[in-house]
Amino acid sequence: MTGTAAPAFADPKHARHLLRQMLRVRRLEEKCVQLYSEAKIRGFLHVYIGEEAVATGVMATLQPEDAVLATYREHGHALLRGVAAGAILAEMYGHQEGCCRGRGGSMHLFDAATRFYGGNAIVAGGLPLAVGLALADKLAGRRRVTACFFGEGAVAEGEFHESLNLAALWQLPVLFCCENNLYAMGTALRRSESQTDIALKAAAYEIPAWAVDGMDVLAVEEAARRATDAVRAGGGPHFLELRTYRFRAHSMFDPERYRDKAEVAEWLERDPIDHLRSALEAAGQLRKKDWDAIQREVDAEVQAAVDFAEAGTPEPTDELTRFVYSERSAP
Ligand SMILES: Cc1ncc(C[n+]2csc(CCOP(=O)(O)OP(=O)(O)O)c2C)c(N)n1
Ligand SMILES: [Mg+2]
Repeated sequence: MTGTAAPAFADPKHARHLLRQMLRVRRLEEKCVQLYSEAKIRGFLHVYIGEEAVATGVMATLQPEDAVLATYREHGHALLRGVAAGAILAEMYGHQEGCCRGRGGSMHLFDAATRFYGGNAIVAGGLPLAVGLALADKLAGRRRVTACFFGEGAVAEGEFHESLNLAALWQLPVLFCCENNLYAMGTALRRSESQTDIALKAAAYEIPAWAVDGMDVLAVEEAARRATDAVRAGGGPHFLELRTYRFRAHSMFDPERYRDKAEVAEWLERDPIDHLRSALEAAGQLRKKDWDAIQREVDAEVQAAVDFAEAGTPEPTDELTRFVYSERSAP
């Protein structure tokens, strides 16, 4: 290595960990796409490919006692939160071994043990839930953070404004994470909003808000840590607008006629995984054998998850109405 090497990472081990986390999400979802094409997974499927730096960077700053909510594009969030890849895939297969016994599917992953509150298919539906969870924490005097991920499409919903208003008014411990990938299905942000600077909308509710390069996992983590620390210290809600891009179609049923191939190609150049990997390699902090090992381990995890899901048992339809009412007796 010569003296012209790229800048070194202060904590290369942690940077390699983040790289691995992003790759886990990427490889799991590439497998989902393949399984979907083979009709092993049915229903809707929305992948997060291209946006991995967002959930990875934010999630790295959360504690086990915190809560997380996400949208229907939430496989990566669930995985990073600690839900096993096997339980996620089995859920998509409709198998009992899934995190919701196969009753939720791709859009409704949920896991009480890791305080992962979905998996919300309704655009902006997670925001009022996040505000409720944070209100409960505030009333109980618990120092926990509720991180709520949602797309920029949520900004057009009344729930977004009601939730931000109450969170600010009551100074609730919520971290709002807007995954601004510029499109809500086929509608470009500039075609639906008069003000496209989303952080400004949050600032209008007196919520500290800033925009972050959502393709740079270290930038996301740094911003999220600042925000999470402030929320946990009693600083009220904070808001991050994470500027990102989905590399794939909205869902598996989207012919993608609303955006230019050239635009997609431009964003592909900013792939968050390639970006971090090359920077680490250039700094001499990721050897080929390290990268090979990361890939091998991640591929093995995904393969084990597929085997687990395949070996599962379909949730029987004759029990369909079970759990409509809670089986737990009231305290
Ligand atoms: C209340 C509501 N309206 C409409 C829909 C249909 N719908 C599903 S996804 C989507 C676009 C949401 O885009 P965005 O919030 O930017 O998230 P992204 O898919 O880009 O991650 C819409 C309109 C819905 N699920 N819920
Ligand atoms: Mg969007």
